[in-house]
Amino acid sequence: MSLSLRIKEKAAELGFCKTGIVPASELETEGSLFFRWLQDGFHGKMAWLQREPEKRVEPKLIFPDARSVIVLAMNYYTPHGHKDSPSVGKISRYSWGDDYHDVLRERLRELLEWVKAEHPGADGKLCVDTTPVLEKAWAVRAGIGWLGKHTNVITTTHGSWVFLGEIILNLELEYDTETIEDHCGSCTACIDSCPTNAIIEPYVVDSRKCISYATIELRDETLPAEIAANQNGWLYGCDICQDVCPWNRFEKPADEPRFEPRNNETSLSLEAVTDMSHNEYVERFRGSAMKRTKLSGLKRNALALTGQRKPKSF
Ligand code: B12
Repeated sequence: MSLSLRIKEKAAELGFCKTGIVPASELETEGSLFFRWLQDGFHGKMAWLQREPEKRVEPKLIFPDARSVIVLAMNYYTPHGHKDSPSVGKISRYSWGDDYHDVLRERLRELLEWVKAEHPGADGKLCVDTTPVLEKAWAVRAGIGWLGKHTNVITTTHGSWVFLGEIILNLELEYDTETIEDHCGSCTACIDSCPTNAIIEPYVVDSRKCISYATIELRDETLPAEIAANQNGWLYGCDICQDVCPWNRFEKPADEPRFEPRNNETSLSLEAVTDMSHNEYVERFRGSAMKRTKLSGLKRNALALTGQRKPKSF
């Protein structure tokens, strides 16, 4: 059996639901669309996306010996919902469990170690989210799924509830050549349901209008008025465009128990958040992706939901 096939088998054993392998060539077309997106200012205040943008397009700038990109997807769907009450704020599904960066990185490392043992001289670079890589573009190239109109990668088997990760490897492998055709068709459910009209045209999100961006990435003291007025109960992130997607009826419970909601919580009491001390925050969110917005950001989001848009103090 070829090394490519054995890598895929090992990846499945490690809990990845999809693996695709493609040459580590430059992402020319996707790159020009990415540069245009930046030029249009759709990244808002995520200045880190503008730092060395060419790295996101050329894998050899991240790992000079790059020959192949192994793209992996891991299902994170767990069969729970949100409490529907004005006294709580909803947490987006991706951050219910333990921090996916840790979970995926651990599994990617195991996979790379396995490849190194199988093929002495093999080496690679692990990427999950924070590495400057256009992960969705790689996933599309590798046949993991297609880019939905909401700009998340949708798989035919698990919908869009998958995290992405990559190993940039110094070995030539057998490559996947088949991509998955776009199955969005004439559906516009994600575009029509976004309360802040963040999907400004199919396949293009203006982050400045996105509830996820505002509640996770934006560091401003207050949320923009248009977001606060249409927050729809979201305390951290937002899943509306994915919740309404017909492809997410193919959701299946994740094998990874660490994606189950921590403390059985998919929402948090707004009062508990606004009253939270720094120590309690550190204790409660250790190992959670929700740390990204810091306590000040969580309090800001909770206050916006309670109607007090200007926090008294952080
Ligand atoms: C920055 C970022 C964000 C930003 C910007 C979102 C975005 N649309 O990219 C914000 C903060 C808003 C965000 C939110 C979310 N994110 Co985010 N995010 C990232 C990050 C770090 C970089 C993405 C990036 O480079 N964006 C830049 C733009 C240019 O990329 P793009 O939208 O894909 O642009 C392409 C299309 O516009 C396309 N295009 C343009 N015109 C046209 C026309 C046609 C016809 C076509 C087909 C394509 C096309 O070309 C562009 C370049 O390829 C990645 C991790 C990574 N390193 O890649 C995670 C990542 C994309 N995020 C992820 C997740 C889970 C989310 C949220 C669901 C979290 C949440 N629940 O709140 C939301 C989803 C919101 C949404 N609808 O996009 C996952 C997505 C997994 C998946 N199945 O796709 C990723 C891959 C992290 C991971 N490792 O798993 N995120």
